[in-house]
Amino acid sequence: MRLLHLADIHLDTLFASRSQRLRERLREASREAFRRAVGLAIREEVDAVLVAGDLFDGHRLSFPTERFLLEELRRLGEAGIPCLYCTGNHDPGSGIAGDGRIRWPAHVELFADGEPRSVVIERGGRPVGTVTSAGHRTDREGDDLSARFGGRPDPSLPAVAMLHTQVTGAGGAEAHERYAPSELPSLRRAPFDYWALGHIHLRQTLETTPGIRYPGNLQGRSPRETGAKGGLLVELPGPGATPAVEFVDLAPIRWEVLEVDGIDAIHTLDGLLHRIAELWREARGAEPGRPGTEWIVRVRLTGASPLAGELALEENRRTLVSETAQNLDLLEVELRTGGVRSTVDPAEYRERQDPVGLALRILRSLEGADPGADSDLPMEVDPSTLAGLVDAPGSDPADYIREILGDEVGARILIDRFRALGEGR
Ligand SMILES: [Mn+2]
Repeated sequence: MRLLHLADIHLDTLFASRSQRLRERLREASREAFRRAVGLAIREEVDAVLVAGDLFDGHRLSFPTERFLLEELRRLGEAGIPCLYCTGNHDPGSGIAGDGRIRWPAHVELFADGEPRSVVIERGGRPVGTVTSAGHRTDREGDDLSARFGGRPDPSLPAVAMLHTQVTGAGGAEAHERYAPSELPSLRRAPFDYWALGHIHLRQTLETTPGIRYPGNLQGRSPRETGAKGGLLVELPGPGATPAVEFVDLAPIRWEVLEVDGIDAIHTLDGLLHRIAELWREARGAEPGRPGTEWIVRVRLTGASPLAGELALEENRRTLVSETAQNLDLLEVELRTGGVRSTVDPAEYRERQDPVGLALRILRSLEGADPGADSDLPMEVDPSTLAGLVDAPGSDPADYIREILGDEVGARILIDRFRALGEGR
């Protein structure tokens, strides 16, 4: 028996915290990944496609996505491939999957409640294996459904079990709720050759014989879900035999985190741009990913940097982000600089009897003043004059001054620039 094992497709996830452009692209990517999975199943002539829960993200299902899903299932049906789908906590039997809204075609076998059933899978009219499954009836299934699965339906055929479950102790389990919890030792002891699991989004092998595996989600959804995403092609040679499993990368968009440390010797933002590009190319040289992959990259800068002050300014950050995205042809770049600390201590410079010390003392005298109200300033400075430093249209001068003064950002920039001058850079 040959299967395609998928899970956690989460169609129509909102991606509410992303921009409109990215939101649409990510939703389309989830659909595209499923379309690719169907294409793979047809090309590989699998005997069934398994969807181990969380096909939908919740109670939302747009009409276009509904039609898309039925069209892809129709393609499977035309190829004579059944789709076995058990519900999870995001798409319980009491919701979209089982409430009658979708008219599931006859070749879709829906497991929408906690009572396990077994289905015989055929190839050319002859039985080649069995699949036993149960689904979540509600979005808070607290029982260990695996305990109800019973015996091997036919001793002469390979037996597969499918379940949306949190296996205790599995990798990445802490990121998921403990729904339909199960224990690895009892899955091992159960009379099945392969457990097709869903729920935890991190692809992993809990056991090879019997096979006990999570394929991970089909398309990553956040910076915590990095790496290639896709489905598992599973070949079951016979009852009691070790299943052969192959991962296939199917996700159009991939999330990655790029760690950029050791930046203490980089003194210009241009130098930093080059360093980011260099590290990205190294990472992709080692692991290029599927051709045509689009990337969303979180760039995380850490360590001491003479650019700490510059990096605190929004306009600099925006430029680093847009230049990196453009130069490296990335779909989206997020910059994280929380781990960057300054190489200078303003206190050391403040008492100096030179222009830098004087400038720092003036800055200090402005701290705590409300730059939005002229009268609160302890000296004759017009905030709009200070704000003339920035020419971002629509920026509020008071906000800019608060940004410069906050956390001694301005002081650090001043010292960093002074030092760069002194060292001839
Ligand atoms: Mn789930």
